[in-house]
Amino acid sequence: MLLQDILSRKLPPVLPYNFKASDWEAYRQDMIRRFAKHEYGFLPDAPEAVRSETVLTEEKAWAGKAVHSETALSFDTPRGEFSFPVHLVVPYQQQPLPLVIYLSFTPYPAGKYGPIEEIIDQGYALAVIDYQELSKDEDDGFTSGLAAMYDRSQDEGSMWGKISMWAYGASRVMDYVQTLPEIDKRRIYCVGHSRLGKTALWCAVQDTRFAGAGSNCSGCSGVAVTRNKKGELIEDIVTRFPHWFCENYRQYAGAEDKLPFDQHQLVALMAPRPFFVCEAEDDIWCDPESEYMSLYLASEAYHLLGVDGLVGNRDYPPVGRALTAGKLGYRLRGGNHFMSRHDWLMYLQFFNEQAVKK
Ligand code: GTR
Repeated sequence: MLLQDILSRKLPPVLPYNFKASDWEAYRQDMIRRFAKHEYGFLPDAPEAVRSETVLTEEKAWAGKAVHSETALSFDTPRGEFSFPVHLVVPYQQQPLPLVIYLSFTPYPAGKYGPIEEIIDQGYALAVIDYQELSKDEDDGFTSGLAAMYDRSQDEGSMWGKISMWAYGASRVMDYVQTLPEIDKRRIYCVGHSRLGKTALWCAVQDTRFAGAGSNCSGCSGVAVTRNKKGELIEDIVTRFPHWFCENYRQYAGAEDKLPFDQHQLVALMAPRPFFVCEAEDDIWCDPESEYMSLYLASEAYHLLGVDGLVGNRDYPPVGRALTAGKLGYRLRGGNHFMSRHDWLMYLQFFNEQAVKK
């Protein structure tokens, strides 16, 4: 069933013909530049240093189970210092602890998508970034937050859009947590939902300090294969959210076939690291089948590197069956576009299993 669907979409291959594993990293960097140029826009280099100032510490938070702190992170940009807050919740458990850097729609601790207590109960520390502290989620001519700190007057269509800015922020949190002894540096993951699921993937692809990532209901311009997908298409997304992308991406509205890649090739760039996708049955706008196809095809890169990608067959998996045996995992649940507690537990369980297998 899947095979016919794949063939009818005329997708670009994950790997060039006769490709050797020894060329993987060079190819990966090349592909990252291609995705930056045509879709998300190029990120600036990492700053020389990220400074931190803890402005609040709450001992015995979450029923006494964790320390919560708020820290202002700052770094230099072409237009002076930029600063944004990050909230860290570290459970009183044996350290160092694995950490999820969570791109959040809301400030800590509000928000229906972030079940903080369940997360720390699983033995994870959590870093929460309120994404709009990095730059507003608006088509504001790139005048807010981080966007305003860089000159765009020379933009020829490939300067960073907001997804790249949010990804850049998550990497700055990654810089900061490298200094914390309570965190296990080999087990830091990035997770986000929807537009922030797109961001989590793009961030972790570029920043290999992330041991893995989870992308929840990311759909169009996220995990889902773009060519012939159902629901949201490039035209829809660049009309409603032009600011998420670089300007070049707009030329592919209604012209998906001209894209010099497809999203399964982005997922492949995670190889050989673990990557998990949760989707929802009613999330037609995202198109769960096109996400499954993406993982299925991206597995070729994992095989090249000697590990299993998605361990599943050519039929789309039914609701509730979690495919977790390989480094690419997928689970479709009932319900709609949402990041549920159950989704969170799936991500954490998958990351645990993958860490044991290492
Ligand atoms: C939808 C959008 C999707 C998805 C989602 C979100 O309206 O079309 O691409 O990212 O929003 O971020 O909430």
